Formats: sequence, C-alpha cells, structure tokens
Amino acid sequence: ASAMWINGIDGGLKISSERVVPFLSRPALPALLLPSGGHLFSSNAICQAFVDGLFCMLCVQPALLQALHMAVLQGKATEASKILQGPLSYLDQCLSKGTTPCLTEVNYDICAVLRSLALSLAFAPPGEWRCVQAWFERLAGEEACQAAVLKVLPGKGLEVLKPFVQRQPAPASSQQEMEAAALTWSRGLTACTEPPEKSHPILPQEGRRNLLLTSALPYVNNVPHLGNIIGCVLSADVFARYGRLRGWNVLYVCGTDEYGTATENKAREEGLTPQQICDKYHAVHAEIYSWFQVDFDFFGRTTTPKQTEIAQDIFWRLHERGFLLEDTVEQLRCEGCRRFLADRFVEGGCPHCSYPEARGDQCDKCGKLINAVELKNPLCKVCSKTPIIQSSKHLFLDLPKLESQLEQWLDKSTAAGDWTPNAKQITRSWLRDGLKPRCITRDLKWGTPVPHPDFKDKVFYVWFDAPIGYLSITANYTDQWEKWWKNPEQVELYNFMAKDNVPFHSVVFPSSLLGAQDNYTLVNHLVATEYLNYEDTKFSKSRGVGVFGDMAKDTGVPSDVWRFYLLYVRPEGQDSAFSWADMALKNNSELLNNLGNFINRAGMFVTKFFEGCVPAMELLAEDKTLLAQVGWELRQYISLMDKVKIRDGLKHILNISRHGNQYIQINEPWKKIKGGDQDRQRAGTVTGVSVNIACLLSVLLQPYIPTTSRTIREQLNAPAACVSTMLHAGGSFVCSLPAGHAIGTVSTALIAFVFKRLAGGQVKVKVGFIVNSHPKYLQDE
Ligand code: B3M
Ligand code: ZN
Repeated sequence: ASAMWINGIDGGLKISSERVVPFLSRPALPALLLPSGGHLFSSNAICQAFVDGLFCMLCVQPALLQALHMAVLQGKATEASKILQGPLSYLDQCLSKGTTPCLTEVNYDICAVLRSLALSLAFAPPGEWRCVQAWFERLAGEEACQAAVLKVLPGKGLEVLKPFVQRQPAPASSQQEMEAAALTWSRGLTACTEPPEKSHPILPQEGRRNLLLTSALPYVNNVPHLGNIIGCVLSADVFARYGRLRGWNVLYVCGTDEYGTATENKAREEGLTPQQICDKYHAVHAEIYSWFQVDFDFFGRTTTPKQTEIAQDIFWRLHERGFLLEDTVEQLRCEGCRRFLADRFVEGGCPHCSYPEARGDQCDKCGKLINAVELKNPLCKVCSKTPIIQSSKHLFLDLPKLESQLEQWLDKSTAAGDWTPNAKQITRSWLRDGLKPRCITRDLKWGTPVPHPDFKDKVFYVWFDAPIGYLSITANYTDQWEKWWKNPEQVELYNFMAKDNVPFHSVVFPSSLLGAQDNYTLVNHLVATEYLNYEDTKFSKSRGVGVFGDMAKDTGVPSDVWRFYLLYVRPEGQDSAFSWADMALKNNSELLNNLGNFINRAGMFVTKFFEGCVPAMELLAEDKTLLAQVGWELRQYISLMDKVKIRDGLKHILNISRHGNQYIQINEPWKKIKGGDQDRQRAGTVTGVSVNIACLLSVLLQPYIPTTSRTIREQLNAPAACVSTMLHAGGSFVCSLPAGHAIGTVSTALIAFVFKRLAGGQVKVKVGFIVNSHPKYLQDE
C-alpha cells in the first residue's frame, strides 16, 4: 500500500497525497499526523482517531453509538436502524433547511465522510432521508474521501469499528435498561430527605466521608488573574460544592499567604508597611473570590498568632527528633541596601535554563528550584547593584533522612488517592534526582520568627511556613482544628494548586509533617492544573497582559458566565488558553443555544400550554430511551466528578441538554398541543419529561454556575430534596416535578442576560478589549 499523509488543519483532518512522515524511512504504511504533531501508524489506532472525531462531531451521536452497538456487536441491523429513525429524519430536516452549518460546511472532512458512510452503509434504506443520502453522496464523490475510505475501511464495512464500539460503555438501549430507567424515574423523590444546612464549625463526623479541601494560598502582593483563579480557588470551590451535593462532609479552607519577600517588595513599591500591604490585598483577594462565588468555609491569612504557634511547634518537634541540620551558607548581600538578598530580593540568569529573570529561589521558566548564589549576573531587585557573597548560619530540613519514610507514604497515597498525572510525574522526578537538605530559615524581618536562640534574627522561609498556613487558618476557624489536621484515619485531604506548587505539597511539606511525628493528616489527593494561557501568550502582571480578578467584574459579564467559561477551558491534563472570542462563542453556543434554550423552552411549554402545572406523563419507548440516556450521562458525570475531572464532568451536563433539545425538536410539542387528544397527551409527556430534565440540569450545574442553578430551581419551584436525590443517593434521574406540580414564573431571560449584551455584535469591555460575538449563533433566538 502506498503511504498517505493526513494533515491536521484547523482541527479538521484533511488528506494530502504527500508521502511525508519525517522519521519514517520507508513510508509503507498509512500514517496519521495528529494535530499534536505525533503520528499514528497502526490502522486500528487511525480508525480509532477517526471514529473519535466522528463521534464527537455528530449531532446524532448518542443514537448512532447505540445503533452501532446493536449492529456491530449484536448483529441487529433492523433494530439499529429503528433507533436512528428519529434522529436521522431530524438530521434530514436540518439539512433540507440548511440550518446546520456544522454539517454543511465540513466539505470533505474525513470524519464526516466516515460518519455518513457508516450511516448509509448500515442503516439508510434506499429512498429515505434523501437529504442525508445526497449529502453523503456529495461528500463521498470527493476524490480525497474515496481514497481515505478505501484505506481506512478496506472492504470490511462496520466491522472495522468493532474494537472501538466494544470499548464504549454500553449505551442504555436495551429493553431492560429502558425499563429500569423508567422504574427509577417513577420512584420520584419519596425516599429522600432534604440536604442538611451547613452549621459551623464543620467538624469530621463518624460514619461520613470527611473531606478537607485546601486551595493554594495566594500571595498577597498582587491581584489574582484568571489563571490563578481557575488553578486553585475556583477548582476547589466546584469540588467542594459537588461534594456537599453528594452528601459528603466538606470543609474548604483557604487564605492569603502573607509572609515572604514578595510582600516586602510590594510594600516598598507602594510606600506602605508589609502589614498594610497584607491588610489591603487580603481584602482585595477576599472580595474578588466572593464576587466569583467561591464559597470558602473560611478564608483566613498566614500572619496570625496561631501561625506562629503552630509553625514553631512543628519546628521544635523536628528539632527534637533530629531532622534539622545546621550549616553555614554563602549568601548574596547587597551592600547598598545593607541586607541579605533572599528569594525575590534578587534576580539573575537561571543556572539551569538561562532564563534571564530567574528569582533567588525558583525559576519561572523551567520551574526548577535555585540556590541564589548560583544565579548568573545576580542583581539586587531594589537598587540593581551587584551583590557580594557573604556567609551566614542557617537551619536545614534533613530531607535525605526523611526520604525513605516519605517514599513509603507517597507509594500509598498516590496508589489510593486521586493524584493528577502531572502531580505524580513532578513528584517522581524530584525523588529521582535525590533529595538534598533544604534551608528553612532566612535573614529577613517579615516572617514567622525562628524560636531557636542561636537564630534569633531570622525568620522561616516562606515555603516552610506557608503550608502550615492551612493548619493555622483552620485553627482560626475552630479551636477543634486538630480533629481535621491530626486525624488521618477519618479525614481525606485534597490539595488544589497549579503545577508549579506541586513539589512543596508532595515532598517538602509532607516531610516536615512526617518528621514532626504528630499523627498529621497528609495529602490524599493532590489535584494540580496545568497552565492557563492568555490568548496566544502568558498572563503577566508586570506586562499588564491578561484578565485580572477585578477587571472580570468590571466587564459587566456575570460571575456565572466567567465561571462557566473558565471551567469549560480548565487546564485539566494539558495547558489551555483563555480567549475573548472563544468565550463569546462558547457562551453563545453552549450556555445560550444549548442549555439556556432547552431550559427556557421546557419551562415555557409548561407555562404556556399547561397553565404552569406539570402535565400528566405517559411514557412511550422513546421517552424511556431518553431517560436511560440521561441516566447514563448522569453516571458519567458522577464518576468523572468523583475523580475531580471538573472540565470533563461539564461536558456530560451539556450532553444532557443536547439530548433534551433534540427530543423537543423531534417531538414538536408546540404543534402537537394544537392537535387531537392523543397529540395533546403526547405534548404533555414531552413537556413533563423535559421540565424534569431541566430540574436535573439545575442540580448538576450547581457546582459550576450556582446563581443560575438556584434561579432555575426557584423558577421551577423545585423541592429541595431534588438536590440530594439525584446525586447523593447513588445518582439516579427521578421524576422530581410530578404531574400537577405548579412551577413558578419562568422568565425567558434565565441565563440570557449576558448574551443579550454579547448579541449586539460586540461587547466593549471597560478594560479596553472589544469582543466579537459571532452574531450568527444568535439568529434563531
Ligand atoms: N503562595 C505560591 C503561589 O501563590 C504560594 C502558595 C502557597 S500554598 C501553601 O503560587
Ligand atoms: Zn541593593
């Protein structure tokens, strides 16, 4: 076979006849160049890649998956074709009206070819769905498509999809599953109680899952940008909210990280004392997070007497147990400023990657830790003089002595807990390089004082001190803080952070706690995000690039919309980017056209056609299939969210409303309501099922967009127990708004506020950005 090269352009897969695979000397195999730059050689892998694209792009995706399951694995082609009947005639309609740009504009996109091929080969009886057929024929006529199809499906037809279909969870299609879904649905809310009100102080409870959540403590020298917000506080907030819905006993603490040279630098810049800077920026952070609806149980700070008490206690315990070493170190000292240049008081070339603006403790470019005297051409951050080297006595945490204990604990924690892959990998590479003693003292004034008489004028290094902040902040929340922090048997600890904070949380801080030997609760689940970029570049405070917390608020775009978009692009598993145009697009296509549209329609039908009361529902097979599909998406959502896959979880919520929209579109209740008795009853069932799905959606959306979620439930007049039933008790989709239930006033402006603003064509954002809103997505509003 001759080789072909399939290139990824604009995310679509296109074919070219070039025989180029850079590192393949004998281009004898078909190869697929992935958008990531990698290649796939095995034909199975290639089919898999195509089929993935096929499935995600297809608007009749759920039904097709189900049909493929039947046709490919069970050999039931006729039944399979019945399943596709509804969605395909809908697709046909859309094509005939030309209302699906995603389908008509794909041209000879390879996925579309395979998709239509699959449809036509297996299911389309001659003469039916003429537009679908014509569409397929037009695409299939393209030479490039024919070549691709021949290579990928060498005379095997649908069989080639077998390995793929087998790996998919069985879609709820069988009679049994439909009936089971209908039975669950019919149980309603009867068995469930309302979720308990939060009462402070929240303490671990016997017999419950007790989750202690922290997000990295933001430095107090700046205004957080969107990357900071999604990286820790917002991610932890979503998980905390989800956990509470699940009925777990959750405590979420955070606070500002106030010591360290970063604060002192900022104080000098602004002509304030470090304490004044802390007070000012603590308030700024608290206000921004509150605007973003981050629901901390307690938001504290590190400059408190409790911090001194607990840090010094841990220090003495380490000292008594022989885990601290004394050593004389060479340090940079600025003679102009008459002080030692620790950490952020000095900048120079990184000894590892040569990045010219590395700090005295860590390089922002390569992330490696640095010993300040190793910097190339170091300069004092204040007066820009070249410092001299002078020695001083310091204390070190003896990491080599703690290493084997640490490794034992790490093996257990990473095996049993949900550590993100980047957290495991960063930790492994630290251990592979071998641990060295780490200096925990500094010649500074602004910090927790070192209590040892020989080190009177020193303070603790901020990274020794800061994680102890989690404990002291909890101690400022409740005197019974030890029930959380010295209780590993009952408590599970989740640490949320961006990946550059990983080694301090997985190696250094656990070593301190292990060495202090006081039965501390150590991290069970370390959840680290990748980086969020800003458009095509990095967020940068110094260059003024990016969106900062206070600006987000000034744009007039509601907090829920910011949350939705940030969570939709959460850098989960890989770096991602914030983009204004994409935010407008995702809001319009997902929040408005998909979610908002569905929920509004469901509610409006009840109001307009049924005087505001949920109509009687008489479930047919088609309705039960939908219940089963929604149940399946709900279970996916739960299993992903349990593993803190927040972005992936959101995709399943959106799938549910896509199913719902399709269901309404196919059944056309606005027409049936004008028909005879049977039609009117059908309109009632479809409306009743839809408004119940809307209620379910409001529950699933609560962790992401809490205000909208609450508004939906208020408008539907939904019973409080729907929250606990649909998540907490095993996650089942039940009828929570039974026939006769009176809903409130459903306003069309449910989540449309922002989109109206965006719909004008442009949004002028105060901070100087102009956003195009792609108005074509709004035409059918
Ligand atoms: N303040 C670093 C940061 O904001 C640091 C985190 C401390 S977590 C205990 O990225
Ligand atoms: Zn200086």
